Amino acid sequence: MERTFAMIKPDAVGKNVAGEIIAMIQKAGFNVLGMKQTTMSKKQAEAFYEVHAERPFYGELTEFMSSGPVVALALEKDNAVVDYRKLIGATNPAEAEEGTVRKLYASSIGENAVHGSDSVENGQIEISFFFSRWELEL
Ligand code: DAT
Ligand code: MG
Repeated sequence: MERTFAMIKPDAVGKNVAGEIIAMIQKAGFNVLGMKQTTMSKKQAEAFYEVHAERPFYGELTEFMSSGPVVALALEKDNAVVDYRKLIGATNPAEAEEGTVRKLYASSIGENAVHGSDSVENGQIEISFFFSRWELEL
């Protein structure tokens, strides 16, 4: 079994569709190992997205990600990283396939409803950003 990290972003939590998105994740066969709603500080959002620090949208991104509650999820499934990226669709909802989470719930490339890890290694780093070993019963 492989793990990945998912997050429901402030736009989707604010629209009260977190439950619908979690249902899509579970129906797609992911096991929820850990789940928590929390609000990131600007500093926490900056640390989480540190790889994007040099990108022009870093300020906007970290402002948005700290603007309200998020739901963080540690997920497990065979091929979890790739399968979750397929489920959420392209970063830009205008390019996301029909039936994907971002096609259904994202409003723009910046406010795009969900986060997903891009590799197994980053998934582990991101899970440990939000969840302790204790919480995940390791
Ligand atoms: P993804 O979230 O699909 O992995 P990414 O890692 O390239 O996409 O970017 C991280 C987040 O940054 C993305 O979910 C939304 C924001 N973002 C990316 N490109 C952007 C852009 N051109 N303008 C504004 N925000 C952007
Ligand atoms: Mg990414």
